[in-house]
Amino acid sequence: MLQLYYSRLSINARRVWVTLLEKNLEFELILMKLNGDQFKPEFLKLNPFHHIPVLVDEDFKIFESLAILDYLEAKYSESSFMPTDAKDIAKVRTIELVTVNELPPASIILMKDMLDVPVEDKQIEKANQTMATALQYFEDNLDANSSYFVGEQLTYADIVAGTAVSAIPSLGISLESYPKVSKWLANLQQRDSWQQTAPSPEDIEKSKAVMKAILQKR
Ligand SMILES: N[C@@H](CCC(=O)N[C@@H](CS)C(=O)NCC(=O)O)C(=O)O
Repeated sequence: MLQLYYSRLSINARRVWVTLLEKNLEFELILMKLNGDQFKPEFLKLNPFHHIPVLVDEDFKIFESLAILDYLEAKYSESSFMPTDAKDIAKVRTIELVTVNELPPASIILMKDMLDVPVEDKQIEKANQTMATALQYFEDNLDANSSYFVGEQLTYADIVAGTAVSAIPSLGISLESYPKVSKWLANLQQRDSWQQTAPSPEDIEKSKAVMKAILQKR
């Protein structure tokens, strides 16, 4: 059976978890405590860079969440989340890459500030600007009359950006100025896969100390 190494608060793991659920696959969840489990020798054999998510399929191990999504898409193509039209593929890929390249560095700065890890005002300003640019980019790519980025078809753009944007309000950024993003997120949050994978307020509270320790080292 497929095994997913994850933690409740990991956005990188959540996009894989949502995909496994959306594809109706059987899998086992292996919970990692990120205050040390990721440095254990047995885990470093799965990912020498000590990050989750990792997906194990029998004797095949994959890390890097977007590579895992590619694997799941190619192997379990009956329910597909990648469109076939050239422009739609480019749109999905761009949104995925904007999410994984632009949002994490800005989120780290804002999270540091929230958890009282010292950070310069200039960095906070830049992080807020990056978030605003990304949210406006998502807003401009959504259609007020469609549920998702590519019409009514759920794609990896929704799964990848949606799991990341869900966490943005907890960084103190309101989505109010982005009505299409707010409506799109509300649509996603109605899906079972979203509800099953959403971290509870207790999960968020419990993870703060671990998160602070990780951020102090960055
Ligand atoms: N580019 C990687 C990023 C993975 C990543 O940063 N994972 C974090 C959790 S969200 C992690 O494992 N942090 C613990 C560590 O690096 O020691 C991916 O998309 O899978």
